Amino acid sequence: MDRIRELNEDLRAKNLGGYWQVMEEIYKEPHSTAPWFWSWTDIDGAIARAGEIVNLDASARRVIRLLHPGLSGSTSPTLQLNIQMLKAGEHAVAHRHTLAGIRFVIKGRGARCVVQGETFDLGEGDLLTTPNWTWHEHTNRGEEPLLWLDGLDAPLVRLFLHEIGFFEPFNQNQHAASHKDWQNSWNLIRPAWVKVDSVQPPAFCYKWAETERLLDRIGESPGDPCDGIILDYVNPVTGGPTLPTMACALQLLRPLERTASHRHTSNVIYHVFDGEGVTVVNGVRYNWKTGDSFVVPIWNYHHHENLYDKRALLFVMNDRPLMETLGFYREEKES
Ligand code: GTQ
Ligand code: FE2
Repeated sequence: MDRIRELNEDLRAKNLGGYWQVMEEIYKEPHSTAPWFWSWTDIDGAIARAGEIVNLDASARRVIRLLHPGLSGSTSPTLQLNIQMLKAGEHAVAHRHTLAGIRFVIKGRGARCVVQGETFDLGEGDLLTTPNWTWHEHTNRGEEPLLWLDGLDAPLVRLFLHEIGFFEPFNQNQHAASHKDWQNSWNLIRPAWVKVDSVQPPAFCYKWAETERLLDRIGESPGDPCDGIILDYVNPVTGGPTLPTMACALQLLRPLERTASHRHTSNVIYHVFDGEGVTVVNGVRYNWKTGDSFVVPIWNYHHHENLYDKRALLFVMNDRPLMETLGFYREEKES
């Protein structure tokens, strides 16, 4: 016994360790970060105050970050959720970085986002991707403040590339809109002599009108065994997840609907786009309503309940593409 202790101390002095020292710390299953919840009252209060106090010269983006108290500066171990406010007439200058992201407009209209030279006009419920290393800038051309969700793979990039990895500001206040619309990547009829820059996958915009149309037609279909009526935002190039590091979805809970409980090895961030309900995570009930956000980290049993007579909509972001790529994905229904 003493000889082992002596050896352990000797190893420690040399920044080494023996496997026998950690045997007891090895768990047979992931024991994950706690779930967490942010109320819209808090977020809305914070963003309103930032709107009064913080201008875009001080902070290239007016963003409130959702910070999990059990993690160092992020919402979940892999993905980050921020709320961004752009007041009427404001312009957020162009830059690019190795963070990939999505915007999902939760309030307002008249957002004009330029990504890699292509112009996208967004309103409530529209989703736009900004794949990694694409130039992007935002303008509010409307009369009211705009609020949108920024979903980013920041914690992941921080892990691999330290902080946000590579970052490049655009020259001064110049606009990055260099394309004519006849050059857009999504045009499938285009001038033969124009070369399409395809270094990065192009940004894509999913319009709310189309999402809504699909929701209206779903009717009584049973949907996914555990997630019920969930719509994937599919990457139009790959046919796979929205981005390589992040999948987005929209989940509908019909009046009084209750989903089956399951757990999986992907982290999920939820934002309540509309309605009211409850999510039960490992037996703990989280009551939510429009604007609230919460995170269900890996391997926590969870299900959702709509207790009311009105539909509820959750905007969902998860890191399943990453887990699947690495061969880590597992899923289990609660028996
Ligand atoms: O809008 O470009 O929430 O670069 C964090 C970093 C938003 C953005 C964020 C960003 C942006
Ligand atoms: Fe950015």
